[in-house]
Amino acid sequence: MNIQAIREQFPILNQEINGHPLVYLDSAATSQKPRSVLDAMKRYYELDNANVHRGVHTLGSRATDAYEGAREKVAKLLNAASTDEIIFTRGTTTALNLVASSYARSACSEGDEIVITPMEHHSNLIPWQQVAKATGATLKYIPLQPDGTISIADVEATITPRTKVVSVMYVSNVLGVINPIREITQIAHRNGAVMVVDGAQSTPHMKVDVRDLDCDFYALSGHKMCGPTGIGALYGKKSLLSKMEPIEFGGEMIDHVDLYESTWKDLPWRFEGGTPIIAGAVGLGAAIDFLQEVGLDEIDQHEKRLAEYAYTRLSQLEGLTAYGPAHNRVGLVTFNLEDVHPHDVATVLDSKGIAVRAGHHCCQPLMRWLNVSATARASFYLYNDEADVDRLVEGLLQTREFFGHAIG
Ligand code: 7TS
Repeated sequence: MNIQAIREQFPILNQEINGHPLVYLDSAATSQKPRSVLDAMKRYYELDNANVHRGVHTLGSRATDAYEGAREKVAKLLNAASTDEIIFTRGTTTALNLVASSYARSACSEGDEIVITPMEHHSNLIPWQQVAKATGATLKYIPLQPDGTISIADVEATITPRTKVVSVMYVSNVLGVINPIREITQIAHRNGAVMVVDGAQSTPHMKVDVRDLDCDFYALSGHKMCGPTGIGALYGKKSLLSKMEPIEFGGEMIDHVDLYESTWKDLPWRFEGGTPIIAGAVGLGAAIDFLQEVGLDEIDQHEKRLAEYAYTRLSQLEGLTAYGPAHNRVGLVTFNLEDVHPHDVATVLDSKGIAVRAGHHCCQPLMRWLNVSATARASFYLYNDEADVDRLVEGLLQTREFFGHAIG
């Protein structure tokens, strides 16, 4: 991978922040967008814009082709069996809420179990809390190992024949761990439960094959994978989606409407009430083309190397604690500097042009498990390289010095 050539395709990276060349290390929050994505959206609005699935006119059919073409790209990216299995949503949060509200609320009742983990992002935790409250089901957690990984023995011990839904993140946005989704899915299925995967942090960084994983639902966000904000997708097995009720009603999703009764369109449109996020889907389609041109296996390998380098260099810093396992991690490192609040770390780094995130990363239960209130996080993508990690290390040394002097 030629990182310099890739970087040049991201106009935003070519600027100075606070007098320093920007080092963007916050891609787990949202990735930057290449010129091809920006151009595709601009071209769509300049040449093809119309509403979809209704116009007899030429622009209407161009817009429909662009929107449905993007669905095909998502289906191919995930190796879904059909475009009927891809529902466009606003992002991962909306996709997971759709499964919780439409599937789980009717599948669960008193005495049933929903199984998740303490490392989940709030958007894969609160929807299940709400389902448990509404149905009387019990929310259960697969415990974590001391390094933040999940053991299969614990999965076996937590999932039971009463479990109706298991929902786990593929990749943690805090610990960087890659969870054994295929094995967890097998255990869920053996017990008659459906398997939901939060793919917000996996889809941007590695090849995903939903049929190989055999999961029942898979959620993703476009904005974390070089696409625009406001678009994401839910993959669901057709056998399940076809039995689910829509949760949003109105235009676009209906077949026949009478004064007192209505019927729904076929899959996937019955879950897409209202004018859809057309330009967003076009942007996501362009992002998928971009990622596949670079190569998802290449991106995966590049980031794993970078993560290993970053984890090793950061761990060597005196007074720095890095969280999560040392190996088999994706391109992010979450850490704390002794005696310096992570918000202060992020502020000093920003003054050097380095963007990292500080806070609880929408994972408050995981913060409690780590016994911290917040952390700093540097997250990498295909446009980062070792020099960015070196700038981060240099920035952290300056942070320590600054606060050492300030305190001392
Ligand atoms: N699941 C995971 C694992 C995530 O990392 C995020 C966002 C979401 C779900 C929610 O995605 P959304 O697109 O619907 O908002 N994670 C982060 C983060 O780590 N920092 O900012 C957002």
